[in-house]
Amino acid sequence: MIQDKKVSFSGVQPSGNLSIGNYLGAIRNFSAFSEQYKCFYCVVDAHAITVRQVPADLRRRTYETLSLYMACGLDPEKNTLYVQSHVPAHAELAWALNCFTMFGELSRMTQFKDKSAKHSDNINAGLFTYPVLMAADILLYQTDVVPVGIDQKQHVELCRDIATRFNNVFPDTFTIPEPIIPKTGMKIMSLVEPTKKMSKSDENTNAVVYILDDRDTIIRKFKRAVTDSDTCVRYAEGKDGINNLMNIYATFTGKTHEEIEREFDGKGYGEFKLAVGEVCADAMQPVQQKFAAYMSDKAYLESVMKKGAEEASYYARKTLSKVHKKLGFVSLR
Ligand code: ATP
Ligand code: LTN
Repeated sequence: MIQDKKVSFSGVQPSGNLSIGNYLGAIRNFSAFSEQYKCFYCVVDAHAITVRQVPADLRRRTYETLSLYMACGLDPEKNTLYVQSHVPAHAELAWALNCFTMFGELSRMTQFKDKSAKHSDNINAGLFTYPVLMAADILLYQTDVVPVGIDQKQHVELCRDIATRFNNVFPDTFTIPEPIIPKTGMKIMSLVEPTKKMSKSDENTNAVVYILDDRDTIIRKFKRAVTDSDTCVRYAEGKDGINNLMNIYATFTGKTHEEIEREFDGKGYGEFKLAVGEVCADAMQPVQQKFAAYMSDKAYLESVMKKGAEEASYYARKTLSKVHKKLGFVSLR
């Protein structure tokens, strides 16, 4: 609790151009918490360096991710928006939590297995301990809820296990957080390989619809999306491509699968794909306009970062001092 409010925390890596998966699975849902919760939304640049980044790109994407938070409706007056590396307490708490996390637990993380297979030339210790830094992000703010896509559920569960283990040794240190996973949009799949998650760092740009893609590109990508040889729009096992497009359409429009099946009864895949492209492009247009306005004012973005880092540091320091004291570190005052 902070100021009698429950706390919401989430983060997005500035590791690529943000996709509609990031939007539908995470960012779009963040603003729902703004009134009732004390919200911290972080651009997790320290997480992004677990895979190699071009420094200039990482810097630009950090500004872009913050702009997108605001373009998606997060008001910096109502939410603490900040950059992870500006609050060193994240790295400091991560060290302490590393000493409460087991090698076996980290070895079971599916994101680690996927990313180490993908970057087999750079299986670094940071990639392995990535979930511990994520646990530190969450626990520093005594977080109650963590809105994320379903791929992050395992990491939030590990965070709960780490916090519980710490609390068993040192009672009443951390709040145990709950993941909040949206009913629709929890896992948007690749348009080229619909059994794989749509990932902003996918090398095949046709597999991913970016929030900033222009209207024609969005419609073209949906038109080319991999489907099957059936012709009628229905949700069924084995129809991964169509199921994914139906989920995307459902998440943008709020319609159920049955309503979508009725809407496209007797119509072919071509017409359906065009409709999905159009609702997506319509939804992205206002976000893109606001994004462009924020990106043109770097001084404003930096003022938001600075204010966010100051606010976040205040709460983060409180938890970190409590942890250091409990662990037996000498404090100098
Ligand atoms: P990367 O490709 O660099 O691993 P990513 O696209 O998986 O990145 P993250 O920055 O790791 O994105 O995720 C930010 C948020 O977006 C998380 O809450 C994550 O669960 C959510 N998310 C990412 N991809 C999807 C997706 N395809 N569907 C739904 N939610 C998603
Ligand atoms: N691990 C997440 C990004 C992330 C995060 C967090 C999400 C880092 N710290 C804290 C929620 C809470 C990812 O890869 N999508």
